[in-house]
Amino acid sequence: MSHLILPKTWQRPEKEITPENVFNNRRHFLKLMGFATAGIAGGLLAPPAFAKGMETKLTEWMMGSNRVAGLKPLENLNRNPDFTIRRAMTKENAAFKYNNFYEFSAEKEEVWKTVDAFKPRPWEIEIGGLVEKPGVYAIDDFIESFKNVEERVYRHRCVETWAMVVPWNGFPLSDLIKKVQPENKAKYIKFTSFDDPTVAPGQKRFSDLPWPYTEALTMAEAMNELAFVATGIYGHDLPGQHGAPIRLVTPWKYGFKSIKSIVKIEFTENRPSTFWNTVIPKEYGFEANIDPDVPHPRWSQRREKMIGTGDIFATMKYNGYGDYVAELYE
Ligand SMILES: Nc1nc2c(c(=O)[nH]1)N[C@H]1C(S)=C(S)[C@@H](COP(=O)(O)O)O[C@H]1N2
Ligand SMILES: [Mo]
Repeated sequence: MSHLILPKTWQRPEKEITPENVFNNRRHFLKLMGFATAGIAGGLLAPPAFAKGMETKLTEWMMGSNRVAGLKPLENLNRNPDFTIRRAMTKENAAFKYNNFYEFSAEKEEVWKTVDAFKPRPWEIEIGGLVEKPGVYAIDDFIESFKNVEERVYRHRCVETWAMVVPWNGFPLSDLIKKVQPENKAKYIKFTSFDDPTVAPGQKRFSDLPWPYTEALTMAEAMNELAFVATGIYGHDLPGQHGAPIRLVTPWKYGFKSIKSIVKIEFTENRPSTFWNTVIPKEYGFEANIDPDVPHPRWSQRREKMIGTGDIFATMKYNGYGDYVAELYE
């Protein structure tokens, strides 16, 4: 069967690689827009409701946000200024329509069309294994217990070389871990996705794969500031194709570590087996840290292609997050 196929279209000559610094970061862009808008006094370039909540409106306008999902916007985005990117944000409808979610389809452009039967509510999440406070929670009670929901703009890099920059809403994984109190002998945290072939056509079609999808991190990785639990994207709840109602985001690792639609979190002493690492261990290692110098057995990892625009960038070690995570691997 086919899996994680590299799109042929990504092969482009070296000279088209765009240095990251030619892109404006959001703040710079907003400054420019403020200038432009003042200059034309509310002309065509001005987005609606410019004065009030200017930054939110402008950001939404730039992203083409809240147009595709029809999901309730979050009341308070609580943007974390430590996590912004000097690279153009991916438009919401590009991210919305290009997904890896094998439970539904192996075709990235098809996933969003196949999630209608999947219902992320009601939903329960189980905490278990080597932990002081095991339990089963209704998802909204669980999410509400993390008061400090924040927004972080992160890079995302799929092992297949496509990439995006998206705003996630959620909370640090370390908050969750502190709350449930793993035992000292816990060395790993394991995540399990839902398993229901009646709503997920890929689970029926690829019935030979080791469902449910699973992933895991070492406890040190899980406690790192970057490891994030996302319950929203682009300022609203996660739509099905992005892993509703709750998913992991580990931006220094290839995207397959960022497991979607989690039903169970366990703490273990031994390294758990994980989905792609079980299917093809030579191609999808457990650690899966982003590294341009380590090619995938079937393709180079030196470059990446942004979904939505097709811009090509040089891949960065740890996806540019070395300041946060390099010490974990020394
Ligand atoms: N349960 C589950 N989680 C998953 C996957 C999957 O197939 N099933 N694909 C992974 C891969 S390979 C990537 S690149 C990201 C894609 O996330 P996105 O579709 O929200 O961009 O989800 C990851 N999480
Ligand atoms: Mo991926």
